[in-house]
Amino acid sequence: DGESLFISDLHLTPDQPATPDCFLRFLAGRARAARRLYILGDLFDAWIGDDDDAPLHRAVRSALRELTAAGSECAILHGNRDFLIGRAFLRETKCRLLPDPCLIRIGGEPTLLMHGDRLCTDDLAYQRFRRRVRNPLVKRLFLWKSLASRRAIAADYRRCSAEANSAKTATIMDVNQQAVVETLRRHGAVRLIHGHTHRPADHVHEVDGRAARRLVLAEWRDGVGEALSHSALGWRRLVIE
Ligand code: LP5
Ligand code: MN
Repeated sequence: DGESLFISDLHLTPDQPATPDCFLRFLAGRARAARRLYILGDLFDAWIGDDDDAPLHRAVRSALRELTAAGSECAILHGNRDFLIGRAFLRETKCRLLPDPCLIRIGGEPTLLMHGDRLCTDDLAYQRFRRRVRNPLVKRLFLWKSLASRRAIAADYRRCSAEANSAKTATIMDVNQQAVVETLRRHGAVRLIHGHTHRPADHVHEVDGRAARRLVLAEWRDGVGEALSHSALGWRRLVIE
Protein backbone atom coordinates (compact mmCIF):
# COMPACT_ATOMS: atom_id res chain seq x y z
CA ASP A 1 0.00 0.00 0.00
CA GLY A 2 2.45 2.62 -1.18
CA GLU A 3 5.89 3.57 0.06
CA SER A 4 6.65 4.30 3.72
CA LEU A 5 9.74 6.30 4.67
CA PHE A 6 11.39 6.28 8.10
CA ILE A 7 13.83 8.96 9.26
CA SER A 8 15.19 10.14 12.61
CA ASP A 9 17.84 12.23 14.32
CA LEU A 10 17.99 15.19 11.96
CA HIS A 11 18.85 17.51 14.85
CA LEU A 12 17.80 20.54 12.82
CA THR A 13 19.41 23.78 13.98
CA PRO A 14 20.05 27.13 12.31
CA ASP A 15 23.72 26.74 13.30
CA GLN A 16 24.14 24.05 10.63
CA PRO A 17 21.98 25.11 7.68
CA ALA A 18 23.06 22.39 5.24
CA THR A 19 20.94 19.73 6.97
CA PRO A 20 17.72 21.79 7.18
CA ASP A 21 18.20 22.69 3.51
CA CYS A 22 18.52 19.00 2.66
CA PHE A 23 15.42 18.17 4.72
CA LEU A 24 13.32 20.91 3.08
CA ARG A 25 14.30 19.58 -0.37
CA PHE A 26 13.43 16.06 0.79
CA LEU A 27 9.97 17.18 1.97
CA ALA A 28 9.24 18.93 -1.31
CA GLY A 29 10.53 16.03 -3.41
CA ARG A 30 11.22 12.47 -2.31
CA ALA A 31 8.81 12.49 0.65
CA ARG A 32 5.89 13.70 -1.47
CA ALA A 33 6.15 10.68 -3.71
CA ALA A 34 5.74 8.47 -0.63
CA ARG A 35 2.47 7.49 0.95
CA ARG A 36 3.67 8.01 4.50
CA LEU A 37 6.59 9.59 6.33
CA TYR A 38 7.54 8.47 9.84
CA ILE A 39 9.83 10.75 11.84
CA LEU A 40 11.18 8.71 14.75
CA GLY A 41 12.32 11.54 17.00
CA ASP A 42 14.97 14.24 17.27
CA LEU A 43 13.79 16.10 14.20
CA PHE A 44 15.07 19.21 15.97
CA ASP A 45 18.29 19.81 17.87
CA ALA A 46 16.09 21.25 20.61
CA TRP A 47 12.37 22.01 20.64
CA ILE A 48 11.54 24.53 23.34
CA GLY A 49 7.82 24.93 22.64
CA ASP A 50 5.38 25.23 19.75
CA ASP A 51 5.47 29.03 20.06
CA ASP A 52 9.11 29.13 18.90
CA ASP A 53 9.21 31.80 16.20
CA ALA A 54 12.74 31.13 14.90
CA PRO A 55 12.77 31.30 11.07
CA LEU A 56 14.00 27.71 10.71
CA HIS A 57 11.28 26.34 12.96
CA ARG A 58 8.61 28.27 11.07
CA ALA A 59 9.99 27.05 7.75
CA VAL A 60 9.96 23.41 8.86
CA ARG A 61 6.40 23.69 10.18
CA SER A 62 5.14 25.12 6.91
CA ALA A 63 7.06 22.58 4.80
CA LEU A 64 5.46 19.76 6.81
CA ARG A 65 2.07 21.39 6.30
CA GLU A 66 2.69 21.47 2.55
CA LEU A 67 3.64 17.81 2.58
CA THR A 68 0.45 16.75 4.37
CA ALA A 69 -1.66 19.11 2.24
CA ALA A 70 -0.20 17.41 -0.85
CA GLY A 71 -1.62 14.12 0.42
CA SER A 72 1.26 12.34 2.17
CA GLU A 73 0.71 11.32 5.78
CA CYS A 74 3.29 12.30 8.36
CA ALA A 75 3.63 10.69 11.79
CA ILE A 76 6.05 11.83 14.50
CA LEU A 77 7.48 10.27 17.64
CA HIS A 78 9.02 12.40 20.37
CA GLY A 79 12.80 12.24 20.65
CA ASN A 80 14.83 13.19 23.71
CA ARG A 81 15.51 16.63 22.16
CA ASP A 82 12.03 17.48 20.91
CA PHE A 83 9.65 15.84 23.36
CA LEU A 84 7.97 19.22 23.82
CA ILE A 85 6.43 19.07 20.33
CA GLY A 86 2.80 19.63 21.22
CA ARG A 87 -0.75 20.15 20.07
CA ALA A 88 -0.22 23.48 18.29
CA PHE A 89 2.59 22.00 16.19
CA LEU A 90 0.41 19.03 15.25
CA ARG A 91 -2.58 21.22 14.43
CA GLU A 92 -0.45 23.47 12.23
CA THR A 93 1.41 20.73 10.37
CA LYS A 94 -1.35 18.09 10.34
CA CYS A 95 1.23 15.56 11.49
CA ARG A 96 0.10 12.77 13.83
CA LEU A 97 1.91 12.13 17.11
CA LEU A 98 2.55 8.45 17.82
CA PRO A 99 3.28 7.01 21.28
CA ASP A 100 6.72 5.53 21.97
CA PRO A 101 6.69 2.56 21.44
CA CYS A 102 4.13 2.30 18.65
CA LEU A 103 3.17 -0.96 16.95
CA ILE A 104 2.24 -0.75 13.27
CA ARG A 105 1.72 -3.40 10.60
CA ILE A 106 3.92 -3.01 7.61
CA GLY A 107 3.89 -5.50 4.77
CA GLY A 108 1.61 -7.50 7.05
CA GLU A 109 4.26 -7.77 9.78
CA PRO A 110 3.97 -6.33 13.31
CA THR A 111 6.66 -3.65 13.47
CA LEU A 112 7.56 -1.60 16.50
CA LEU A 113 8.61 2.06 16.19
CA MET A 114 10.62 3.80 18.91
CA HIS A 115 12.97 6.72 19.23
CA GLY A 116 15.41 4.40 20.99
CA ASP A 117 16.32 6.31 24.15
CA ARG A 118 14.05 4.16 26.34
CA LEU A 119 16.10 1.10 25.38
CA CYS A 120 19.31 2.62 26.76
CA THR A 121 18.61 1.22 30.20
CA ASP A 122 22.30 1.01 31.21
CA ASP A 123 22.52 4.80 31.08
CA LEU A 124 21.11 5.38 34.54
CA ALA A 125 22.01 9.09 34.60
CA TYR A 126 20.08 9.65 31.38
CA GLN A 127 17.05 7.62 32.52
CA ARG A 128 16.93 9.71 35.71
CA PHE A 129 17.20 12.92 33.67
CA ARG A 130 14.48 11.62 31.33
CA ARG A 131 12.02 10.93 34.15
CA ARG A 132 12.62 14.41 35.51
CA VAL A 133 12.10 16.38 32.30
CA ARG A 134 9.11 14.28 31.15
CA ASN A 135 7.26 15.08 34.35
CA PRO A 136 4.13 17.05 33.27
CA LEU A 137 4.60 19.70 35.95
CA VAL A 138 8.26 20.23 35.05
CA LYS A 139 7.27 20.62 31.39
CA ARG A 140 4.51 23.08 32.25
CA LEU A 141 6.84 25.20 34.40
CA PHE A 142 9.38 25.25 31.57
CA LEU A 143 6.79 26.29 28.97
CA TRP A 144 5.67 29.19 31.18
CA LYS A 145 9.09 30.79 30.84
CA SER A 146 9.98 33.30 28.13
CA LEU A 147 11.37 32.04 24.82
CA ALA A 148 14.70 33.66 25.68
CA SER A 149 15.09 31.83 28.98
CA ARG A 150 13.88 28.55 27.46
CA ARG A 151 16.53 28.94 24.73
CA ALA A 152 19.19 29.54 27.36
CA ILE A 153 18.13 26.51 29.43
CA ALA A 154 18.04 24.25 26.36
CA ALA A 155 21.54 25.41 25.40
CA ASP A 156 22.72 24.60 28.94
CA TYR A 157 21.19 21.15 28.74
CA ARG A 158 22.82 20.52 25.38
CA ARG A 159 26.22 21.58 26.79
CA CYS A 160 25.83 19.40 29.90
CA SER A 161 24.71 16.52 27.76
CA ALA A 162 27.72 16.73 25.44
CA GLU A 163 29.98 16.88 28.48
CA ALA A 164 28.27 13.91 30.15
CA ASN A 165 28.41 11.88 26.92
CA SER A 166 32.14 12.36 26.48
CA ALA A 167 32.59 10.67 29.86
CA LYS A 168 30.30 7.71 29.03
CA THR A 169 31.39 4.53 27.27
CA ALA A 170 29.92 3.53 23.91
CA THR A 171 28.36 0.44 25.52
CA ILE A 172 26.51 2.46 28.14
CA MET A 173 25.10 4.73 25.43
CA ASP A 174 23.92 1.85 23.23
CA VAL A 175 20.64 -0.02 23.64
CA ASN A 176 20.50 -2.81 26.20
CA GLN A 177 20.09 -6.20 24.46
CA GLN A 178 17.80 -7.53 27.16
CA ALA A 179 15.57 -4.46 26.91
CA VAL A 180 15.34 -4.95 23.12
CA VAL A 181 14.31 -8.60 23.41
CA GLU A 182 11.79 -7.92 26.18
CA THR A 183 10.25 -5.04 24.25
CA LEU A 184 9.94 -7.12 21.05
CA ARG A 185 8.40 -9.97 23.02
CA ARG A 186 5.95 -7.81 24.95
CA HIS A 187 4.55 -6.31 21.73
CA GLY A 188 4.74 -9.45 19.63
CA ALA A 189 6.80 -7.61 17.03
CA VAL A 190 9.06 -9.19 14.44
CA ARG A 191 10.79 -5.93 13.62
CA LEU A 192 11.95 -2.84 15.53
CA ILE A 193 12.91 0.43 13.88
CA HIS A 194 14.61 3.10 15.97
CA GLY A 195 17.20 5.85 15.94
CA HIS A 196 18.89 7.80 18.75
CA THR A 197 22.15 5.84 18.97
CA HIS A 198 23.45 7.08 15.59
CA ARG A 199 24.73 3.58 14.84
CA PRO A 200 22.97 2.57 11.64
CA ALA A 201 22.90 -1.21 11.28
CA ASP A 202 20.62 -4.18 10.71
CA HIS A 203 20.62 -6.49 13.72
CA VAL A 204 19.02 -9.85 14.28
CA HIS A 205 17.79 -10.80 17.77
CA GLU A 206 16.44 -14.12 18.87
CA VAL A 207 13.09 -13.80 20.61
CA ASP A 208 11.69 -17.08 21.94
CA GLY A 209 13.52 -19.03 19.25
CA ARG A 210 12.44 -16.79 16.38
CA ALA A 211 14.46 -14.17 14.56
CA ALA A 212 13.45 -10.52 14.93
CA ARG A 213 15.09 -7.68 13.10
CA ARG A 214 16.23 -4.37 14.53
CA LEU A 215 16.86 -1.62 12.00
CA VAL A 216 18.77 1.35 13.40
CA LEU A 217 18.45 4.61 11.49
CA ALA A 218 21.36 6.94 10.78
CA GLU A 219 21.54 10.55 11.93
CA TRP A 220 21.51 13.35 9.36
CA ARG A 221 24.58 15.55 9.27
CA ASP A 222 26.48 17.97 7.05
CA GLY A 223 23.60 18.09 4.60
CA VAL A 224 23.38 14.33 4.08
CA GLY A 225 20.62 12.14 5.44
CA GLU A 226 19.22 8.66 5.29
CA ALA A 227 15.69 7.36 4.86
CA LEU A 228 14.66 3.76 5.32
CA SER A 229 12.10 2.86 2.68
CA HIS A 230 9.53 0.10 2.60
CA SER A 231 7.70 -0.45 -0.69
CA ALA A 232 6.89 -3.15 -3.20
CA LEU A 233 10.68 -3.33 -3.69
CA GLY A 234 11.15 -4.39 -0.06
CA TRP A 235 13.31 -2.63 2.53
CA ARG A 236 15.98 -0.21 1.27
CA ARG A 237 18.19 2.47 2.77
CA LEU A 238 18.17 5.65 0.68
CA VAL A 239 20.82 8.35 0.80
CA ILE A 240 19.21 11.80 0.91
CA GLU A 241 21.30 14.67 -0.41
O1 LP5 B 1 21.02 14.47 23.11
P1 LP5 B 1 22.37 13.84 23.16
O2 LP5 B 1 22.66 13.00 21.98
O3 LP5 B 1 23.44 14.86 23.44
O4 LP5 B 1 22.41 12.91 24.44
C1 LP5 B 1 21.30 12.15 24.86
C2 LP5 B 1 21.08 12.39 26.33
N1 LP5 B 1 20.93 13.82 26.60
C3 LP5 B 1 19.75 14.43 26.57
C4 LP5 B 1 19.72 15.93 26.85
C5 LP5 B 1 19.43 16.69 25.58
O5 LP5 B 1 20.52 16.65 24.69
C6 LP5 B 1 19.08 18.13 25.87
C7 LP5 B 1 17.86 18.48 25.10
C8 LP5 B 1 17.35 19.85 25.22
C9 LP5 B 1 15.86 19.80 24.95
C10 LP5 B 1 15.15 21.10 24.96
C11 LP5 B 1 13.97 21.14 25.87
C12 LP5 B 1 14.34 21.36 27.27
C13 LP5 B 1 13.20 21.03 28.18
C14 LP5 B 1 13.57 21.06 29.61
C15 LP5 B 1 12.57 20.80 30.67
C16 LP5 B 1 11.23 20.32 30.45
O6 LP5 B 1 18.71 13.85 26.30
C17 LP5 B 1 22.26 11.88 27.13
C18 LP5 B 1 22.49 10.42 26.78
C19 LP5 B 1 22.68 10.27 25.27
O7 LP5 B 1 21.55 10.79 24.61
C20 LP5 B 1 22.89 8.83 24.82
O8 LP5 B 1 21.72 8.06 25.10
O9 LP5 B 1 23.60 9.94 27.46
O10 LP5 B 1 21.93 11.95 28.51
C21 LP5 B 1 22.50 12.94 29.28
O11 LP5 B 1 23.39 13.65 28.86
C22 LP5 B 1 21.97 13.07 30.69
C23 LP5 B 1 23.09 13.21 31.70
O12 LP5 B 1 23.80 12.01 31.80
C24 LP5 B 1 22.58 13.63 33.06
C25 LP5 B 1 21.92 14.98 33.12
C26 LP5 B 1 22.78 16.14 32.65
C27 LP5 B 1 22.54 17.42 33.38
C28 LP5 B 1 21.34 18.22 33.10
C29 LP5 B 1 21.04 19.28 34.12
C30 LP5 B 1 21.98 20.42 34.08
C31 LP5 B 1 21.38 21.74 34.38
C32 LP5 B 1 21.81 22.80 33.42
C33 LP5 B 1 21.63 24.18 33.90
C34 LP5 B 1 20.24 24.72 33.93
MN1 MN C 1 17.96 11.00 20.49
